[in-house]
Amino acid sequence: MTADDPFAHLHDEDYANAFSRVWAGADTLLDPAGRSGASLDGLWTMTLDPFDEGLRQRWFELDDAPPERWTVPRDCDPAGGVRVPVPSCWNLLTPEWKHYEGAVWYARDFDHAGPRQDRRFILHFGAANYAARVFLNGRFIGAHRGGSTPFSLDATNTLRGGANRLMVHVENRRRDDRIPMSHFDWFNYGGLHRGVTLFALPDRHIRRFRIAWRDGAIRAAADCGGASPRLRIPALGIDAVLDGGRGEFPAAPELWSPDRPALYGIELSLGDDVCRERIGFRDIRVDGTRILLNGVPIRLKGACVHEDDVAKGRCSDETDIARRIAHIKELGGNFLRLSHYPHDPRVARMADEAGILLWAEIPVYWAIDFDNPETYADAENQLRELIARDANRASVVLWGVGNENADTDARLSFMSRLAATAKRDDPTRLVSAACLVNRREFRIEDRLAAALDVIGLNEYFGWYEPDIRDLGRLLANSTPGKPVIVSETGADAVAGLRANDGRLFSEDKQAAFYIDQIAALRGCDYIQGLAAWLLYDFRSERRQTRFQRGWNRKGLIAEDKATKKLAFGALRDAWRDW
Ligand code: GCB
Repeated sequence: MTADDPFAHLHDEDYANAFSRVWAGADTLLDPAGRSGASLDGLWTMTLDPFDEGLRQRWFELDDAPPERWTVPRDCDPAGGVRVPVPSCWNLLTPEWKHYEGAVWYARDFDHAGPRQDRRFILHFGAANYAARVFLNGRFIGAHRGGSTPFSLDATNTLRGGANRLMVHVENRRRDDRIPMSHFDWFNYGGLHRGVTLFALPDRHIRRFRIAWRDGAIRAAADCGGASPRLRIPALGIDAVLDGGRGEFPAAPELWSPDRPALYGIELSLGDDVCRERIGFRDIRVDGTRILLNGVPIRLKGACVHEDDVAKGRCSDETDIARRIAHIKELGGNFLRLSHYPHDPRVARMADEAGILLWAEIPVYWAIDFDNPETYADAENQLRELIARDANRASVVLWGVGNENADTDARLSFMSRLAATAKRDDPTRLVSAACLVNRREFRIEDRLAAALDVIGLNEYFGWYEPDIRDLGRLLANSTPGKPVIVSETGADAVAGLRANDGRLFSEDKQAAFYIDQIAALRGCDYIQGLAAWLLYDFRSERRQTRFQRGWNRKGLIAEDKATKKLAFGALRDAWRDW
């Protein structure tokens, strides 16, 4: 609103431009790396804003004056919203918000000792779905897009001594130019669904670093503005200064593997900025149609999983993550595909400890706007943020750059560039995607395969494509020349629905499906893994039959995460010796 025309905002359709700059991204991301900050989690207030009034009318500039002191009417009490916990997904906080897709304002006040000459204050957001615009003490400090990756903003010049007000405009509209686009098979939870932290770091600090083992040497690279931090890995006798942030040290660590997930304590310090991590060292590569972990062929057996919870939606906690890992182990598996977006960062940390291999991916899912350069920039940034976040996690062995996208030149170029980016940013992992199949000739056939290390194959023979014999035909007709992982296969079953007549949606049908699948895949020498679709039932509003009612029922376990369906035991037994 301007003083000369208090109604100008009613006609301003460019209102978002001013807040569509200062994009936080992979290059500005701070890796907390064991440093503690001041948590801003807890109770915030939330105000729904379906029309983006708050950006138009600049709600973030309003003060807290009580109504009796207002001189003009207002449409918002900045701190007067409904009290909600952060992290959370708004959809499950009240029944009215369940299907809300739009903007909300989060606000939270906090006290602070104030800026200090030699300190930088970095606000770190675990994730906000989908776009976030951040305002501190009435000033816009930056924006982020991408609903599952972390971002950091420098708050040094905006932070005050005493009371501070942080406001975040979070918006989860489904749009065709986003990653994912408007159509996908999971629930569109909105909100600040991971934690918010304020870090106080020395002016010269470590933004991020990577420590990996390759070809007989520990290689370290730190992003700290050209400074030379000190690296200590006591168990390997390494104590050295990384000249200009880089160093290489011949070493023979015990290598990390699912059987023996060895982790080393490391410390990287620059002045009084100290990062502490536990890192595993391992080598993953492809040799012909085999995948070698530390030089030994390995088969990846496990399941896909969505971040979804009956009560908490996309929010995970350590109990939940530990349960996923325990269920994979009980299934006789060693592998989780984190579908279809970056999961909570604690998943990879806990998988490091437990010896679980991970496929981590970005939501380049179905009909992405592959011709749109802005959409590409968003996808590439999400990929680079994910890589930056999890680069030190031994458990993460595969980056997924897409899932079931239709074959066009634009898609090929978009996804090949993503694959090249993953390889350039991170030569210590394999790149994959759920690829295409030639359904006329029953052959794995995808031009994108040339850009990948491992071909992901989502196949539902015996379910969507009812004849399981077609899987045998497809496998026999294909000569992929690379390892193939069945990145999805599954069938729906309603927990408790039993029928011995092959009826769809029965537990018996789902169990038989997995027995047939393993029998068909067993003899194929290039299939190096299988991720069952999937561990738990999850919300998906696309699914509305009497059996589904808003849920995808392909879980081996029901949505309570306790009730195992028959297929759980059937799969465990069928692939025991595979
Ligand atoms: C797929 C998709 C996955 C769906 C699944 C299904 O191929 O990749 O996201 O949820 O099928 O259940 O149909």
